Amino acid sequence: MQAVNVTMRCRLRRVAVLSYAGRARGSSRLTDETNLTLPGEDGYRLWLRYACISDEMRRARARDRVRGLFVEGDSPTLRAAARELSEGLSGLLRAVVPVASPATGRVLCLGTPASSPRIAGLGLAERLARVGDEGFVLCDADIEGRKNVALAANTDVGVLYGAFHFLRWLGTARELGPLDVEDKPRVRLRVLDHWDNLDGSIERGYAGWSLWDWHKLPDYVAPRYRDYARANASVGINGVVLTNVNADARVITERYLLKVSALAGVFRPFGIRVYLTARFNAPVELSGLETADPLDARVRQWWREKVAEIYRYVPDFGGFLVKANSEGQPGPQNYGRTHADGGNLLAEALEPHGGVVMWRAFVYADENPDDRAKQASQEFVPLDGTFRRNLLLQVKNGPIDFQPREPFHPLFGAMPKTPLMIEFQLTQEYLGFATHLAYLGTLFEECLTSDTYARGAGSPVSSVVDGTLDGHALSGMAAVANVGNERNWCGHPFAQANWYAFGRLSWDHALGAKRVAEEWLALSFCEDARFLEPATTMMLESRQAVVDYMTPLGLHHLMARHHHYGPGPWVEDAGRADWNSTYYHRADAEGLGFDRTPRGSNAAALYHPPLSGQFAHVGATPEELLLWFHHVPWHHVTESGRSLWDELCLRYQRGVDAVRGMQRTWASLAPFVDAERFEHVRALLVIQEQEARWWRDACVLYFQTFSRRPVPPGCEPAEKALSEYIALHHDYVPGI
Ligand code: BDP
Repeated sequence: MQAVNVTMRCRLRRVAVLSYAGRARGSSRLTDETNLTLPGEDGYRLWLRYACISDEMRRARARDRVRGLFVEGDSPTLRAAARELSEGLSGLLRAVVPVASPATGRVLCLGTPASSPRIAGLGLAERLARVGDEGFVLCDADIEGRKNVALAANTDVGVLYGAFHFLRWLGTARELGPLDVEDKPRVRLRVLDHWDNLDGSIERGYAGWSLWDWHKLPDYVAPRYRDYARANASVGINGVVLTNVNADARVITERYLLKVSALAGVFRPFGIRVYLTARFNAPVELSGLETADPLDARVRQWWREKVAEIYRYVPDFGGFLVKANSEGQPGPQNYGRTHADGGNLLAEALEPHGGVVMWRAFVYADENPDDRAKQASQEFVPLDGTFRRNLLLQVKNGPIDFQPREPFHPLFGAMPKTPLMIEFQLTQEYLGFATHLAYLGTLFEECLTSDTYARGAGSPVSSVVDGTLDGHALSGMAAVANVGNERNWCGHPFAQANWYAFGRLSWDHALGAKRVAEEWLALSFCEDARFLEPATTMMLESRQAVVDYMTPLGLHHLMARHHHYGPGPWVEDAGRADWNSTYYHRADAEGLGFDRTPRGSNAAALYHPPLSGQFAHVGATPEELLLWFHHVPWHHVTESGRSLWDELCLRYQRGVDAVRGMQRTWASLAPFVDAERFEHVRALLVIQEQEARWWRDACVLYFQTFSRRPVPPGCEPAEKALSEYIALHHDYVPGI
């Protein structure tokens, strides 16, 4: 971090104006707007910076709200809550907030009815009954005859969540009016899935190596684990899958369980349970059994014993996440059994201990000639009602694979007897890695608010996921983590927003992407409205920009092969049909797009009416999904009145222009951002603009070989020939 005294900073600022302004685009530069009076930040502290409230009036009012802290009860979780409050308040208020008696007034009193006679005496029983195990009540209260603030919960972790809520409120609320909050999560399991390998690499990780230092664990427990847990708890995440879905059986051996146990010990006070990925044929790989057949008595016994062993190391172990019979992973079908047989085997072993199975629905096979978008539905819908009660089916948000835009997965609303857990991807495998600014809150919101029509209008994906549509008590949201050991955790300073947004929306999907973006910006940068408004707009528009310059109008899976870095619409030799871009875009002399109507694969029929009918008709399909559902002639007239070809080219251009707009917005925000993070984001936006042009040029030139039409005015000409784009090869791309 930078540390310069004030005089020095002022001098530096002038020097910056004189000598750095106007350097060539792309080089490191400071402009006359660069703010060198703010101390540089490296992003380590995420949204938990607790920077001093800059508006003095607001700070004075905040100080007046809380002059002391009073904690009744003692547990690691309550201690964590008290420590967070004390650190947070001293930062936000720039004042030490001491332990004080409620008799002095304006004291934040925290505890549970069990730990605190004062909380118990507040008559909050009815309200507490409503907030359940993890919720809290935060309100102004008369305690010992004085005006104080009560933070009450049924459990210590509820108190911790309330503490984070209080700090967020102080840090972001424009008005610090009366406090009267009852809050609880809408979803039970709020889980980050790490795709981390035991060798320290991360599948599709773009922010360094794994946080888990398996080599030094359990003897060396890095302090960073605690900060990771704080960050998760601050947004309500209560589960962490430590290992890659492409699983290594060794993680459930004694050697690793000791290490897992050490991590679980750090996470426990923060309400976080640890989960592991189970390799389905572990009985064969680890113990030499002849089979991993889920119906074999020896196999069932093996898993019962293994699970009991895991619980000896981790008494609050959450359970298993399983990828089976998918992309080469072993599974029950290797033994002629179904996914239900496989999932139930593990669920049965976990049930006595209170653990769950998260069984992934991400299955497809290129031996199956049918549309990949249909295969999970074909596989799982017939199994509805046959899974054990402690199993959730984990379903990706869309039917293909974490693309910049997909329709919601048709399994949502199609399996009423099974709890469906949604899975998003925070790591930007298909959205520009950690170099592109793409706020995914809007993607989550778009999917969660989509109406499935499963029980008629008003059956959004969120109601399937939170269990309210079909009355499931077990519910969950998961996201593939974007965290690595880079100093700022996520690589791109703005990628932290996706971790934040996932947590907040898994706690309460009704919060909406905009509010969450504003919160994150205020906590991570500054609360000044002159910063917040343009920066929020930039974030809210950023994901559409990626859609436009990568896969507009419903195109999908055009990324380069294997590493998925950059465009590869020409990929057609991937070994498996369904790993080829040509499989998805189906460009020909007539037009472009995958026909999923009854004339084609009829994937549209997997949706409930009226969606099935809408998706089957070009005119009724939202234009954003046009080429997902239809093979459309090049001359087709789109909503703008332009032909499909012209519209396609101009969407690519629009994406590039949007990134340039982001560059301008960011440049205008320099006075509000410390120079270190300002420069980091600025430089990444330069890369993003270059890569957006790369995408536009490569795709427009490639599709032009089919359309044979001129590029319309308004779309900039390509910089290179198509053959040059095709010839580009990248070795050492991160994430593989
Ligand atoms: C794909 C990734 C692959 C993952 C797979 C999955 O490319 O690395 O293993 O998803 O979700 O998108 O299992």
